[in-house]
Amino acid sequence: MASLRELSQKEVLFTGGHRLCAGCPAPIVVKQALLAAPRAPIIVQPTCCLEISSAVFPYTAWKTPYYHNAFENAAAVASGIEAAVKALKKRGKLDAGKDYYIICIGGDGGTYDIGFQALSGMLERGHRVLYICYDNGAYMNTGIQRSGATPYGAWTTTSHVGEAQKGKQQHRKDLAWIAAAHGAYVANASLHNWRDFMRKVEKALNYEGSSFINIQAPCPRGWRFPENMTVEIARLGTETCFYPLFEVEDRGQKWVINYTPKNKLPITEYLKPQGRFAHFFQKDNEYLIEEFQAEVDRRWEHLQRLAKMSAE
Ligand SMILES: Cc1ncc(C[n+]2csc(CCOP(=O)(O)OP(=O)(O)O)c2C)c(N)n1
Repeated sequence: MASLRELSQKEVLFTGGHRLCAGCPAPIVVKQALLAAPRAPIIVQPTCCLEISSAVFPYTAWKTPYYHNAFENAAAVASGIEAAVKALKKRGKLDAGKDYYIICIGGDGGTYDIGFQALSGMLERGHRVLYICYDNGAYMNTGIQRSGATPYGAWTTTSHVGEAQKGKQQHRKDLAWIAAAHGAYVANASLHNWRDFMRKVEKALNYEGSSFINIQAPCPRGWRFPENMTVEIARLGTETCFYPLFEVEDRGQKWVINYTPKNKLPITEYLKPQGRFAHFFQKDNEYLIEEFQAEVDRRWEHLQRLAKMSAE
């Protein structure tokens, strides 16, 4: 991977002047991904905060080819672009020796739920596309509705906290696991560890097939924390093993943990600074913390077992 000095001299293909919120994780993710790309990739986007705030006609923050499409079909459109590049190369209309990189980037609503069918098709057919989900754990752009990625117990505007229920009643969908079952190159990343994420992007772009990277993207508005804590919350997500860093290769057979905390922090360290979990710390609600911690431990132990088995 390029050194920090080399990276600092590279042009960032995502400009300032976009309309994303202060402290928003999306431009951090985008800048890291674009800096890791060997040259300007073709960007494909479903509707999401990032799209709505960076590509408001007639303005754009993208200095790359850019394609906005419907919520449901980003991965299908990206698949079509990849097939078109292949066909044009075959007919001599594009340089056959040149690599064209395609990155599809969407929020968790457009990835875990609404665009899931298109994503599954893309991964199954093995199109050479990198799909990045910036995982802010809810439909933020339309006002913080729960998604398949929203964690257990979290408050959103459609998982209320009151007498009848205490936030979201289900645990989050394990999408990395599902993507890995398709045989794609899969990685979990977090924006506080830019080097790990950029290495994964570079690897994915050079992978002969589909890849999927899920990146933890804490949202100050939706998660209810001050704007200057975005990176710190991401770090806590990884230090508590709620959002571990790992990658899956060899058609789902090889699981590698990229970072193991020296002292795995209790989940309360991650929950406490976030207003969406404020009710966890109220009287008689300790069971929410216990249930959350038990699920984090279960998934982390499962991941460790998979990594151990792969290494044997
Ligand atoms: C089929 C369809 N349903 C709903 C919408 C309205 N909509 C636009 S963006 C959005 C939320 C996107 O959420 P997510 O994908 O998680 O990205 P985020 O906004 O959180 O970055 C919704 C519901 C739409 N554009 N199309």
